[in-house]
Amino acid sequence: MAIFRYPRPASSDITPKDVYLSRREMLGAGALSLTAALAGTASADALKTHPGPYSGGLAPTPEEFVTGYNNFYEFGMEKDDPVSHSGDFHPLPWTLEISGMVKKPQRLDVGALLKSSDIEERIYRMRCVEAWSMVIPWDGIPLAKLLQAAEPESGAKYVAFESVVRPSEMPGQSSAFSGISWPYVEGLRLDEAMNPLTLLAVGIYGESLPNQNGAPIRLVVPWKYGFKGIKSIQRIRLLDRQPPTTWNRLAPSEYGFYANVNPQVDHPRWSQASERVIGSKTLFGTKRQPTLMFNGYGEQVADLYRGMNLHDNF
Ligand SMILES: Nc1nc2c(c(=O)[nH]1)N[C@H]1C(S)=C(S)[C@@H](COP(=O)(O)O)O[C@H]1N2
Ligand SMILES: [Mo]
Repeated sequence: MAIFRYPRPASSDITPKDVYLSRREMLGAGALSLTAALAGTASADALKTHPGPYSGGLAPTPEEFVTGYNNFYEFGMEKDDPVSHSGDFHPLPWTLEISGMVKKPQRLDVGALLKSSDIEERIYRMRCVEAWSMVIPWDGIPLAKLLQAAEPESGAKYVAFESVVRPSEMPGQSSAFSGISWPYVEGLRLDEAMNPLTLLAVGIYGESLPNQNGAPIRLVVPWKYGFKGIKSIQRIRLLDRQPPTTWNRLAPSEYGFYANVNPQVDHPRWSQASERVIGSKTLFGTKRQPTLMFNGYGEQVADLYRGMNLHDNF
């Protein structure tokens, strides 16, 4: 299969695909099983993607970390569970429903969206609430475009998102271990959802999303902690009130609805002032760097929170 890529900001950190593939095969007996190594790329399709805004000079994390170190509890709780246990998940065909307080409810064929030439590349910082970070080259479409097509009613104030439930393909959903009640759900205020940074991603590195990264379509909100970026979305609903969210339901004192990246508001059990840079190496181990307010996107999003107490609304 031809792999077609538009140029990205030059970076010696990017792992070329062929090197990456052979390295993954060598890794087969170790960190990742061979079937797992194959599962991640078996169904990848090249996308017609073009550079979008806001990517500003960021060097992407090497692909093997982006696709091998994941949180996706539907496939298990360890970082290598999603790549190892998502091989039975078949994302296509897929319909994404946009409903609720809209004038024109939509049923989107995500397979067709994958072939569209509307797909942009956005290279974004990704900061997990667990105090680690990556830089990920996403391919996707601004959420605002799809919401505008659905024509939100004037009373709509929030957007609720729901992941897929398929216990037969998602081993983490048939185990009671995580304590999560499925589906995984997330939410945004409508103005956050309409912000030009907010993306529905269908790919990374110029190819369709691997299962472990949320195939076939997932949310990316780069100024918020990673758990807001709900994967494998089936339903989006516009509402007049704030929807429940998975991590807030599990531990309301630890995970808020807003979950804006904020180095000044610590998690009750750890500091959020700095982060481990996944995929970086120094003589002393993984590099740490200071965490930026709004993950570095303050210029684009600070206005959304003017006058709000960010300690209370964490
Ligand atoms: N459905 C679903 N979405 C999810 C999660 C999950 O467990 N289930 N984990 C979240 C968390 S905690 C993070 S940090 C990001 C990780 O995205 P990545 O694996 O593509 O880097 O996905 C988020 N989206
Ligand atoms: Mo996370």
